[in-house]
Amino acid sequence: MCGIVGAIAGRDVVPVLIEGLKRLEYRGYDSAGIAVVADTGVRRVRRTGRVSEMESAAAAEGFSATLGIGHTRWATHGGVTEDNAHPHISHGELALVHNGIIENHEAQRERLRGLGYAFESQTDTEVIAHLIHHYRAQGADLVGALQQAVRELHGAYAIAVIDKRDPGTMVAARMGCPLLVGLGDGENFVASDVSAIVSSTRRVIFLEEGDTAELTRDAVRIFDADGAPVEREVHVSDVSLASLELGPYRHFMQKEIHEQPRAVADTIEALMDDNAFSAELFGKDAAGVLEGIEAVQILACGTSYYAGLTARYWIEALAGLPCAVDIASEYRYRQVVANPKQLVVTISQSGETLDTMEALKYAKSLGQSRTLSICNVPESAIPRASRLVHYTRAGAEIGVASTKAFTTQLVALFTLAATLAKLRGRLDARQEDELLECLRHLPGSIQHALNLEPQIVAWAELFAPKDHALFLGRGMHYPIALEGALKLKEISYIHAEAYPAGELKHGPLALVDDAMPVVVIAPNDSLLEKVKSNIQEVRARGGQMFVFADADSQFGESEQVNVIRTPRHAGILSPIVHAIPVQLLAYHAALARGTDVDKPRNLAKSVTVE
Ligand code: HGA
Repeated sequence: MCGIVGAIAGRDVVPVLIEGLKRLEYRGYDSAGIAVVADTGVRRVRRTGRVSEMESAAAAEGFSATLGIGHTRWATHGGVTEDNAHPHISHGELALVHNGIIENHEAQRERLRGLGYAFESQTDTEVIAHLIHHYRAQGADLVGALQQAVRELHGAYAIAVIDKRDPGTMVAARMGCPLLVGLGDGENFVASDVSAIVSSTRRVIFLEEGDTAELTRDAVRIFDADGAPVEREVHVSDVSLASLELGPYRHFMQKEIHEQPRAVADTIEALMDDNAFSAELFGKDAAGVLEGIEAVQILACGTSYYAGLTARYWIEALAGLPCAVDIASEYRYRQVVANPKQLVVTISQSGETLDTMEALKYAKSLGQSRTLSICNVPESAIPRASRLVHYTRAGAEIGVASTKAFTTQLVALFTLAATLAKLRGRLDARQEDELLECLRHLPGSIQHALNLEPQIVAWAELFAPKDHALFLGRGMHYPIALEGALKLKEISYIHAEAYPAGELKHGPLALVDDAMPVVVIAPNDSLLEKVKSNIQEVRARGGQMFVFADADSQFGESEQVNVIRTPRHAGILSPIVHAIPVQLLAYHAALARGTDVDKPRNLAKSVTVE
């Protein structure tokens, strides 16, 4: 979604802003802009479309300055137009960029109109620029005017502001949307995501809810929600530049699919070092939090929700605990029956997903204080709002369609299930060794699945001209069918649906004909014979099947039944191995259809709005 970068330095900051915005492109956006304070006053350039188009326009106009802000916008209020793109300017003096949604923007708009302010956009954002300008006109300094203004805003925001009357200052504020300050040498930065400034500095301060900040070249002052000066911890980011670059790959999605053996190995490293499932893997006081839990409630969105659905099978089978899995945006508006002895697990790659964050807040407001976050981004909002955290170590995920974040989430959730089983006395030493052994083999099995790529490319060519596809799975592979259908929809725009294979004859079988490819996930588990029967039902109706069957499952090919043999059955971790071929199928189908794989239309990476 939207991205912010800002810089104050002794050098020209325009290249810093442009590079920062390019690094934020992966989040998904529809327009981009920068504003700088130059000798001639505030200058601004905005364009719909790609950052590179805005960059050419800025170059053509000879932009150069030592203070500036930039933004990639994913429209929420007002269409995708140049007038609605950020930065927004008040009275030719003050420029502002904003991530989030101002819920009381209509009331503020009316009030500001009454004060003589004219509006040039349909955005909710423009009211913030005029409000700060208004308080400056009343005599406040820039940070004071920002503090007065944000007190009147309802909703979520990360904001950066510059003003031509203060050419040595930039101010910023956050509430509900992430924002960090980057500390350089004689220069300082703000950004919504560390990747935007990582080539200038790795020393960062994550602003807390309600914080405001004032940056000059040589100093940073931070104030809490009451306006009192505060010290915040300085972190050194370990995001690597290599993880933000494409290397030999054609797309980030392809790179990230191939990074999965490494990402999974990194995620299980601490577990393998200890050679035991232990509560400490989830935080220092985890034993106390996990002791005596009676149930597990998982909250997540999109791909993370499917990771949760898979985990339910593990948590129930291994730990013997009832497990409910809810879509966060539904849970937060439902009158749920709370259980304080329930462990509430949120799953979010970015740790910023707004619906998941709000569902967590709602769960806590009901007295459910045992909270655990599974997340890929350290220090992000959701882990900070949770008592326990388990970080996946997938590294930066740039492709909008999640791949390595999904498989590492599954590994983290499996680790949770096994740990709960052990704490509840349901895992003896031999069983624990067996599960650890399964995990140890997992990176190798994933690599074997990746080696199927050439065969999957051939299938993808057959999918490319299709309009629809069905995905079938059973048991713990049903969520993998859901994930396969989602991946195909997201990046190739082929309409796809997933069903538990046994459900087919209760309705979706009516859709089956020779134009509808049916993907079947058929591991060599206790449900294999049932899946084979379901395949016969499709075959009898002329359906074309594309079956991913484990090498040891004796699956016969025929005219209508195409089979790719996945590695030997990976036991309880089989869903993780079967996630790989469905990712590759979606990727290559999208490639064959010529879509923008890393930036699928209408989608954004971190969904930070409702
Ligand atoms: N509401 C603002 C910013 C939107 C946003 O943060 N998207 O991720 C707008 O529509 O311009």
